[in-house]
Amino acid sequence: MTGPFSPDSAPVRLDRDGFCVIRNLLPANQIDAIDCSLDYDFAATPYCVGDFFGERTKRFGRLLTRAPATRALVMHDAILALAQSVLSPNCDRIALNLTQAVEIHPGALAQYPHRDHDLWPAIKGGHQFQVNVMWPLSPFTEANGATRFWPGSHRLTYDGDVSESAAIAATCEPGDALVWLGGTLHGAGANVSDDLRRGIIVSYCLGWLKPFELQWLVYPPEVARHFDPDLAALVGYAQHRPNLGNVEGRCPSYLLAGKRPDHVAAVDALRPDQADALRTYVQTQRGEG
Ligand SMILES: O=C(O)CCC(=O)C(=O)O
Ligand SMILES: [Fe+2]
Repeated sequence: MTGPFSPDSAPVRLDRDGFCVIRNLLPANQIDAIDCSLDYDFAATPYCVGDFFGERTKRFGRLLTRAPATRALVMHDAILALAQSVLSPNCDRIALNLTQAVEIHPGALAQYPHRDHDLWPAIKGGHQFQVNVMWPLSPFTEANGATRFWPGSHRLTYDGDVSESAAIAATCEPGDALVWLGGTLHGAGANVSDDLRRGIIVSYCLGWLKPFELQWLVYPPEVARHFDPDLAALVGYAQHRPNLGNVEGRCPSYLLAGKRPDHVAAVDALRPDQADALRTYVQTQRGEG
């Protein structure tokens, strides 16, 4: 990722370090409004269970329903373009992997340093699987548990320092976006302050992967039919050519139209290069070649 980008641009920093903070992508008051709209959900949600999520933290998903204004985060033009630039070379379309609100309470321990792409037990190294974005809802400081990163750890050949002292806390403010690759070693910091640290994670992945949060279950057709078509496609109401992610051999977007016929023809969804190759094969058999 060089060429058209300046050395301090987000794509260059993401490629070099495995993470970057992009400042002032949205007005702070827009983020504050989303933050306030989640107060009830944070209060009503019990603490997480388990050593990965962390016992002094709260998390919940399904944010596009709980706080529809999060659409502006999920569909942010610059973020989508960045995610696509990383992922599109290795998929037909990208997909929404999860939305998750995270609240780190005072006393929370540092999260286990991890690579998010280890969700998928595939051989890694050829390309990235995932691009994640943290939208801070409160200022992220070293004291309240700002996400920590090991710069360069997204590289296959990384054999650098993975000690605690090599981590960098990505301090940032509401309105900023903290972006990292699925291959980057990271984790929430310990919250040694008296304040809550709140944020929203929006994660994008290669469109052929099983998402962390099953998007088409959290946004069933009766919900997704109220989304714009591009958002509906991102949450799974679109096939990944060739023919992956269908319902009855059809693009699942037909479920959004309301009627659901019992019998429909299965229709190929092929990339143009695949359609051309198959047409040639069929025409040869018909003697049309
Ligand atoms: O809350 C954070 O700072 C990071 C959370 C995280 O990395 C995760 O849950 O996978
Ligand atoms: Fe993570």
